[in-house]
Amino acid sequence: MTTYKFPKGFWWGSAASGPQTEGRIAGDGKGDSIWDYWYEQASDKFFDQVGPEKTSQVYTKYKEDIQLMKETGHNSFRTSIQWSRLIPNGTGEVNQKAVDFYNDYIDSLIEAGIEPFMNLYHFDMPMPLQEQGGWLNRKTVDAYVAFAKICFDLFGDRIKKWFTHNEPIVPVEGGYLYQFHYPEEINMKHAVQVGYHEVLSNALAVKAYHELNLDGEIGIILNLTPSYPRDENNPADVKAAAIADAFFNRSFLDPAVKGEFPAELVEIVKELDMVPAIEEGDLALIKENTIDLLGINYYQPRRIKAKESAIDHTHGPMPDDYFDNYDMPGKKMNPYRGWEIYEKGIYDILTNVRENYGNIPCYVSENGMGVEGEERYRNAEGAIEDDYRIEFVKDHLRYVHQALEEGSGCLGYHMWTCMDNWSWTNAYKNRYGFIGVDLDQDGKRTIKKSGHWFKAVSENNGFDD
Ligand code: BGP
Repeated sequence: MTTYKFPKGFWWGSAASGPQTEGRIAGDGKGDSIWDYWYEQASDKFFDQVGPEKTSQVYTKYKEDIQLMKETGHNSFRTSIQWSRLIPNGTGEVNQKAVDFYNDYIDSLIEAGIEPFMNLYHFDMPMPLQEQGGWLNRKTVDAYVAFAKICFDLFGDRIKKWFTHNEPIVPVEGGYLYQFHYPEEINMKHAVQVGYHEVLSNALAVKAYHELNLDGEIGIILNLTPSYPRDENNPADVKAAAIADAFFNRSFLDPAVKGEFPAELVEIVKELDMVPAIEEGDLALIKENTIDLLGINYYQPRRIKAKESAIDHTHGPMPDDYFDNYDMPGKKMNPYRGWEIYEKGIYDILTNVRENYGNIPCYVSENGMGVEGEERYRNAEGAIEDDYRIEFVKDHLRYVHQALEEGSGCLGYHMWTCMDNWSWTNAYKNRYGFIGVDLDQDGKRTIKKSGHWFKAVSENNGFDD
């Protein structure tokens, strides 16, 4: 038997987001985000036609939920402030009901001994700003920074861990390359501009936060999907994997931590004549305002081979012109989400951060396994026996532990997610939580076996295996 002990004060908890959990009730003053609008326009794109309105009703059930967080061993928890709740038009008037809600949510967490970590943007552009181009429009950057400052002013006395964005590459991919977020464009030039504005908004929010001297930290949360070449001894595969890494990981990791864009990416964007609109002073600003803390979301690796298939020119240049995805035989899959499970990936990311990014303080901000039809594992007492989730978490924690032993600055492990929540267009298809949510019983919560197991891990600051 081996004992896996984690450093004193390790963060045990989970992550969620405002748009995936809060829901909306009449008179709450929330404005529309792109999700509310898109669902209204095209509800058939959402699994079982479940939209963002109900989600897990955290807006009304948060006090009960916080008790359940305690019962599942949370010492910390991350969610996000919905921009469209706090500032319903994206700019201008602040919704007092939202201020009251977030104040009480935050205070209740602190009272329960759970440190709240707060993120500012989780894919949820207010619709009035999207109508003016969303992240394509530089004015959105100004609006976002104003929103961030309002959040720091309102909640910065109690929130000591802030995050500017969750997975900023996802709105780029989903909205402007691969059509899984609104506005469903396929336009690489736009994708580059959107990504650039997100990077700039991160630096400006970091700057604004540091100027306030609020005695806390600010960072960004990135999904650092490692790129593995099909054959490490094949230079063409290795090159293709490096390009995919530059597009999807280093595009945000390098500017956020080092203040600079990767040279490979800059070269490609120049070659394609897709350099974004950059104003004087921007690059110095990005250089000077780097993050304090890095959140790492890890679900799956990216397997890459040199481009073999014909380039599809239908929509102009695409990142995929430079590589092919490699369907590796024998890989372990989560069949419900269609994602490969490769536990060592978390170790490789932490080692990369240690070796190449100054071992910046970091933590695993999301990791998890979405499973469809978990109802079939419900026992006589009504709890879901999700042994597969316990195995999944253990298998990843062993690698986190190994990285720590080798000197990683990893400070904690947050599961995606606390209680089953709304997975964007997948809605409630795949369940991720430590706590089950029964949609047929008004969102009734029941702790799963993994939730009880996690409490023991948190209390013992580790586990035996
Ligand atoms: C991450 C997001 C989360 C969450 C999770 C699970 O990328 O930060 O918002 O949804 O993935 O993925 P999905 O919900 O698509 O199954």
